[in-house]
Amino acid sequence: MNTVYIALGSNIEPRKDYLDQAIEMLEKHPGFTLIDQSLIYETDPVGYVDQPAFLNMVIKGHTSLTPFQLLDVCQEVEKSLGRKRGVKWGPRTIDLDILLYNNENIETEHLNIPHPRMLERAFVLIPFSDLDNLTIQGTSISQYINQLPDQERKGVRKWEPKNGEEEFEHFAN
Ligand code: PH2
Ligand code: MG
Ligand code: MG
Repeated sequence: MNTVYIALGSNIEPRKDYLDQAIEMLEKHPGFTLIDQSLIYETDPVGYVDQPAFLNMVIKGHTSLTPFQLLDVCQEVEKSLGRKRGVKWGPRTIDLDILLYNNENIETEHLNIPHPRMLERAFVLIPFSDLDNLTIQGTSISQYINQLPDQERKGVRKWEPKNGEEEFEHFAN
C-alpha cells in the first residue's frame, strides 16, 4: 500500500461543494482509501492574483494505484467537476495536485513528485501541517512554514461555514 498526500483547491462557487465532491469521488475509487483530511483554509490567490480567494486543503490517502494511475484519476475528477483549462494558475472549480507519493521522486513532463512548488506555498504547507509534520529534504513542514514571509502566512485563514456565511480566522503561528 502506498501513502499519498493530495492538495485540493477551488475558487469558483460553490467552493466547499467542489472540495466535498472531489473527496467523495476519490473515496469511491476502489484503489484509494481516505486516511485523513486537513481543516479547510481560505487563501489569497498566489501567482495570478487577480482572481477570487481559494478554499484549500490537503488529504492523506492509501492507494494501490501507481502515481500515473492516480494522476489519471485526479484528472478525471477535475474533468467531471467541470474544470476548464484556461489561464495558467487561473480560476478553477477544482484542482487536485499530488504532493507526495511515498518517498518517491518522479520528474516527468506531466508529473513531478514531490510537487515542485509545495515547499514554498503557505496554502499547501499550513493545511499539510494539520496532518503530519513530515521532514522533506532535511527540513520539517513546520520549519518550512516558519521560513515563509509573515504576509504569506497571513494569506491563509481557517475557514468554517457558519449559518451559510463564511467565517474567517487568521492563522496564528
Ligand atoms: N493554485 C494555483 C495558483 N494559485 N493560490 C491559492 N491561494 N490557492 C491555490 O490552490 C492556487 C493558487 C495553481 O494551481
Ligand atoms: Mg495547483
Ligand atoms: Mg493542478
